[in-house]
Amino acid sequence: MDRPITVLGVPMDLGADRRGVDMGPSAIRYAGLADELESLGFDCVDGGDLRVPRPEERDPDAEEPAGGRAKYLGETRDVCTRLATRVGDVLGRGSFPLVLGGDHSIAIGTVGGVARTRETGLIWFDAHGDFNTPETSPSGNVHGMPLAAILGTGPFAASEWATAPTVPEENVVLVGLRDVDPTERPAIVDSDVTTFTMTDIDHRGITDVVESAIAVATDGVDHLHVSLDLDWLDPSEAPGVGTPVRGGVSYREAHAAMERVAAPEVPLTSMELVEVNPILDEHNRTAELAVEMAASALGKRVL
Ligand code: HAR
Ligand code: MN
Ligand code: MN
Ligand code: MN
Repeated sequence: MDRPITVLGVPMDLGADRRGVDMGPSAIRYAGLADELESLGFDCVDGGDLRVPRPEERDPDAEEPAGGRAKYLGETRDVCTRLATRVGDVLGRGSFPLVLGGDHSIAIGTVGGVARTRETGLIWFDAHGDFNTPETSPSGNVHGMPLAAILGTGPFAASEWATAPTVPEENVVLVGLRDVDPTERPAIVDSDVTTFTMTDIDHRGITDVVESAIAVATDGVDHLHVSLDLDWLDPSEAPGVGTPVRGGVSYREAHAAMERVAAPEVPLTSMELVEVNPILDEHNRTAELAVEMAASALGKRVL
């Protein structure tokens, strides 16, 4: 890739129950992101952090959805609207947006920005389905809802967050699932998204699964967005995440997957790294891993 990269930080933790992911952008930068991208030959511009309110200054239920619960809904809408504009501007300048979270609710903004101008496939590397709605969510945490919001599932159909038709459900793939709420399960099963659980990775191997995921996500579209939730990896490798789930992909599997994404025929045009929680981390190793994931996805090779 010869495009310049623009880094956007989103110090957002309103979508999660545990504080700390708001420090993710700082931790990933501290782990050497810019130097790593420059060493790969990219011209890397840091677009700074978006302004995000602190949970202490707000009432989580100031705005209530029609049914159920979605905490900090108004604040999340505001941040995601501004993020979508920034991402759209970056793409409009011919640059590659690399968005640093923050909790996964920010994907509503990132993908919203990408979807403004182009049809895009989406690969969602995550332990979780992120397919809840305010009605099905067991927690009211919006970081468990972004994929449903992007796809306009259930009560999200009428919301401004629904990106259809520019992110066709048929071009959305979840990889690494192992923690799905019983309440969100029907929506995943009834949708046209493709899912690869950890069981699929056990049976088929990571390379085969990721090749299938890329084929589905890019079928008939010219662009691919990768949304990488660091809890996709096993907590033994990525302890610094808010909602760790045992049984995730290994360090080698994660690199192998990102290296497939970097293949020249894959039209990767945007990426985000989310859910890094430095408070829960061990010596910033999860943030360092996030940098490694970005480097592998952007073409880093041994030789
Ligand atoms: N499914 C649970 C909920 O809706 C937990 C969501 C999880 N956290 C994430 N998302 N990191 O991937 O509350
Ligand atoms: Mn997630
Ligand atoms: Mn997750
Ligand atoms: Mn459909």
